[in-house]
Amino acid sequence: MIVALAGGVGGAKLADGLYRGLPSRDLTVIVNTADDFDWFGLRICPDADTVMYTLAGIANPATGWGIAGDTFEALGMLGRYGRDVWFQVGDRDLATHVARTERLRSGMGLTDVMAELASALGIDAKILPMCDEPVATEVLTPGGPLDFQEYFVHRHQSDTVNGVVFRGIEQARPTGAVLRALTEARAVVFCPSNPIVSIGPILAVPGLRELVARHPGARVAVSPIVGGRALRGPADRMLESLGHDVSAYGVAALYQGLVDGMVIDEVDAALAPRIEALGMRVLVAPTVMVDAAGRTLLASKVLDFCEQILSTR
Ligand code: FO1
Repeated sequence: MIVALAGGVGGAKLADGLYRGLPSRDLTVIVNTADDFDWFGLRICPDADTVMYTLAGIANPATGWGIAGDTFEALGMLGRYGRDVWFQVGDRDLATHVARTERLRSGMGLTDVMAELASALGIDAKILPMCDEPVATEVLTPGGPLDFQEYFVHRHQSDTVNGVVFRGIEQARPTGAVLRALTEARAVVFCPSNPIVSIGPILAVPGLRELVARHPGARVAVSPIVGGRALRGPADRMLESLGHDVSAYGVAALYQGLVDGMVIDEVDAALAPRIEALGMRVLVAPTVMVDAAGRTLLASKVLDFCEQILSTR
């Protein structure tokens, strides 16, 4: 079984390639839940839903999040009532949040709720929230702290990030399902998600960083930084303002001691010796997944890389 650690859109694409490429579909995706928030009383889990919709084959191809062909009638009506509608929830997407919130209110844990939703959408893989407790990323900016979606969606990631805080992380515990998945995993793949606010919270769940650090399987990360730029989102600006190298090397340095191998894009091939000096192997591959074939190609290269690492132990 393969475990993938993932945030939103970039992570979901590689998870999808792994899902389609693995003959037994023996995949568990551990997703960041520190982007989760309450919206008009409904619990929204953007990264878990992005992974779920992508694996179900119903994600909006234009945005990567939300559902293909969704309409926005309910949101339009909320706007007519004078409510703030900067967070674009489509009508079908809304049903996910209603169904999830109903189950959470009845006392079900998020892990079980996501399993129920994913199974209803016909997904064979496991999509596991990093924990069942609510955790919320707060972005520290010169103007003060911002809730993650306020920073990301409402203010278009325009603020300088001086730090991040994962509120509630001390109370979080790895779930039984996450512990079982990591115990059984032959390999752990860090998807090309933001290392600070997507993979960061997963590793910050008490105990998880240590479990990955001493994991006996192959541990491989795919850089979300290509040619010194994030493929999407604010990872490049965040790395810079937080004092990290804005490159695949900078990402590798953040994962030092946690991964055996780093997958970097062809345009970054020259960084390989510096990354190898961190004590990891490097695979140079086409990491920009422009279509379904690109996802499965990268996934197969990542899996081969994992096997190579395991075979030379
Ligand atoms: N991202 C946006 O940039 N704008 C939106 O209006 C937006 C709505 C949205 C609704 C549901 C959902 O599951 C995700 C949504 N996202 C939206 C994506 C999401 O908030 C971010 O991409 C992640 O939190 C970062 O991984």
